Amino acid sequence: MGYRVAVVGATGAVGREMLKTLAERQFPVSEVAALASGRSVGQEVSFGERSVLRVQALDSFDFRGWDIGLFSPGASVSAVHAPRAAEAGCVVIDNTSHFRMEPDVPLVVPEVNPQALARFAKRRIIANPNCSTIQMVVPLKPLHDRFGVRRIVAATYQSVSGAGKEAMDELYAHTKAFYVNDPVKPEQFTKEIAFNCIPQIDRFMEDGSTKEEWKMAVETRKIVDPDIQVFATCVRVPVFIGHAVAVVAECTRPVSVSEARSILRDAPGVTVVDQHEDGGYVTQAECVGEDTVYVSRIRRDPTAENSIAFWCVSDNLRKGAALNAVQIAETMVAQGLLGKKAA
Ligand code: 11C
Repeated sequence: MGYRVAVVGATGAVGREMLKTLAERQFPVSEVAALASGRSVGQEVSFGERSVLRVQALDSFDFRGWDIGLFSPGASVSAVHAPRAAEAGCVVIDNTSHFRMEPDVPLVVPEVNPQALARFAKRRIIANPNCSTIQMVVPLKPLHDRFGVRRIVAATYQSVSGAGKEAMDELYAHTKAFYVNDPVKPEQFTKEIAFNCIPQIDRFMEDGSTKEEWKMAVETRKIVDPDIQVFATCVRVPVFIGHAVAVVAECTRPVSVSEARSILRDAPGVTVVDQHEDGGYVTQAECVGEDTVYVSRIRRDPTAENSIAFWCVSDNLRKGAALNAVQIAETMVAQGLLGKKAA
């Protein structure tokens, strides 16, 4: 017994991680389909250590009889195929930005707002938040519950894998070109990415923010509390996998750093590594392949009343995408929202 799970965008960085995560966490599957469009059809992808799946065409795939669709293609592909899958009876967990802000689509981080899943039935689509939002709200929620967070100033340091496999290839190519003194031509990014930081992720909006910065604000409000103000600056850094976010949170109630540290130590999905000594914190290179959100550098901001600052890092392909999607499916199974098919 188990669920029939279709992974859409199966050849992409997140799609592959979804297949790996399903296998590693022994999600109860009876059958898994790997789907993609265009030239990926016919390719092989791994599911666990022993199985290989041949990629099938998304366009002609019949979702009737499939229980769960884990979607991570482009947003325009999800816009067409996620409703098609949902109408066929499949529950869609969509990693793209397309449905996130629709009022009747739950936007869920299981450690933070699992209760929102109860509202899935109308659309049968659940949205997975943006990776930098996910890793910020996991530690933020327990602090908000205790101290009442009202305003956040955040700066992100986001790896190139957030922009997909071609972007990872571009970091590699630009780095190689740097050493042999070849000219570089940015294609996936607006500027050279090797040995550089680019303060633009996604397109510019009218107010001078980028869409990634806007997402961090509106998604945090939808997931945690509609009254929290967020001001973010999102930066692409020459790191392959793993995002970091430096957060300053102003609260309505007095903050105790030792209490905050102890709250975070007990928080689900959080690992505190915070020694005030050389190297007593976690960096992106150390979080690759890990499921947790590491929190370090917890301290007061002496320039603002009732405020607390921290640094968090997480594997953006796992907790920021594939793992969060699989955890949503696991939570729905635990809440009895997907019927009883687990062994
Ligand atoms: C990045 N956070 O690092 C983006 C990727 O809304 O799901 C994820 C975009 C999204 O480029």
